[in-house]
Amino acid sequence: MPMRLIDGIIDVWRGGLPLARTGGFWLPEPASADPAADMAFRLVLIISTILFALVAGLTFLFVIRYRRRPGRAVEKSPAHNTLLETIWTFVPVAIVGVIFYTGFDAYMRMQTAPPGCYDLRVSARQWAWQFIYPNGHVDENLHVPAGEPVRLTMTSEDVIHGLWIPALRVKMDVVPGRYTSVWFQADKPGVYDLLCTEYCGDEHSSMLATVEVHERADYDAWLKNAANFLKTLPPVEAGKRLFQRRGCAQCHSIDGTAGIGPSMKGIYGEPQKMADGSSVVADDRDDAGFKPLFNGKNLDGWKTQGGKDNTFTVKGGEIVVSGKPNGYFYTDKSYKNYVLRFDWKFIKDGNSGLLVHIQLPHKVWPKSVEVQGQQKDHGRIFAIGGAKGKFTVDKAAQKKAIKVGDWNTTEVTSKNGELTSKINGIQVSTGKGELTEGPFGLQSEGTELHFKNIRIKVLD
Ligand code: HEC
Ligand SMILES: [Cu+2]
Repeated sequence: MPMRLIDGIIDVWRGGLPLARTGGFWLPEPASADPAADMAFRLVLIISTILFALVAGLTFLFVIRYRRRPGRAVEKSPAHNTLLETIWTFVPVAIVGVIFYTGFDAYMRMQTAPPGCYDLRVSARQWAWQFIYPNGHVDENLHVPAGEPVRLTMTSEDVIHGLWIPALRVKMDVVPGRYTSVWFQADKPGVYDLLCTEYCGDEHSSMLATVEVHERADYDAWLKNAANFLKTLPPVEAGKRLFQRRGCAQCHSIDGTAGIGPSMKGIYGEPQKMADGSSVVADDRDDAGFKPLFNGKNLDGWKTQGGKDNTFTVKGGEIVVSGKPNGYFYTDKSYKNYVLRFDWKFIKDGNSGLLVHIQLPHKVWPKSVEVQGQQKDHGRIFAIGGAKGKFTVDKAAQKKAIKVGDWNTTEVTSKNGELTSKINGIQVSTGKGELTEGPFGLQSEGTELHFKNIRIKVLD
């Protein structure tokens, strides 16, 4: 144990701890031309060192020189010495005055941000930093332009944290429900450490970030590119970055390890139970820009074309189609380029389907593109077909994607005659067809089908 303690101390001395990555025993090289605090720090350090040496040295000397020795009587010490007392009063007052002036001057410079600062926002939370840039980009590291004053306006989402950038001589508490701010000017491009200095829970010691100082032109390029990473990187890379940047990785692992939150391993594409008992497939579905096509109450906005015994009923927010054969309901408007999404389920396997761009009257429907499930030749497979189209259907993928007796989400994207369809996030078909603008419809041919959440995003 004592050996480990000594090792630890040596480690800190050598700069072995993350805290001392760029520092060691001494303050790290300053990254700014005029670190206001350094002068004050050095002055205090020098004066303290001299005084310490003086006091300790004289103590040591006097202990030896004036030690009690046999045959020597104790001399009387003087009660008063005006000159000595004047010196030991005014010299320390002068020293303290100089320290005060230097410190106060540095403090005022640190407190008062110059006009025209480049403003960034900082949000701290257990246990990650988020730096928010003027264009809305959020990053887990701080990037700043060199040679310009930068001001950070900071707040915390949970407990008190402390922002510390040793190389920039900046340290400030980050407090929930309040804004604090610091400013600095980094003159030397490079990479510096940023730490949390307020004990904030389990992972406090890993609440680290870097400060990257770029030349202005590089900075602008970095910011533009960083803000665009969702568009420029492949989705897997971009997602990984987003997960890191938003601090999700602090609580969620991707390899199954239990953390503060559940691991993300294996949940993609799988249904997840909600608090109200319903379940939702965890996928990349984003309903922004979608309009409902079905109001959940009646078939307003739809037309029906019944087969002999077809019924279309609306019950509990669902459209239930049953009977046989060849019953359709279709939109009363036509669409050309769009993304269509809807949830559906089979109660029993059967012959039923979705028609996209149906050509009315129904006779010419082979011109249409179809997603269907047929008892005979497809089993429970929903295929995209259509006599004149060239569609590639991945039947194995469909078989894997579709669940009987449970809700499925189908997404059909139609753009300039090209069609892609996905079921439960799995791509099942692609192709080109002779598509013209037209309504689309949903069809039942003999099995009970339920539809809900029918929604559309019209593309330009
Ligand atoms: C401070 C810790 C923490 C952070 C940071 C965090 N989460 Fe969570 N997350 C949790 C906890 C705890 C749960 C479980 C909540 C529950 O079951 O009620 C959870 C649940 C989830 C779930 C549901 C998982 C499931 O299997 O049902 C998702 C999805 C999720 N978080 C995504 C994210 C994303 C994305 C981020 C980053 C933007 C994030 N979380 C950041 C703690 C965190
Ligand atoms: Cu912290």
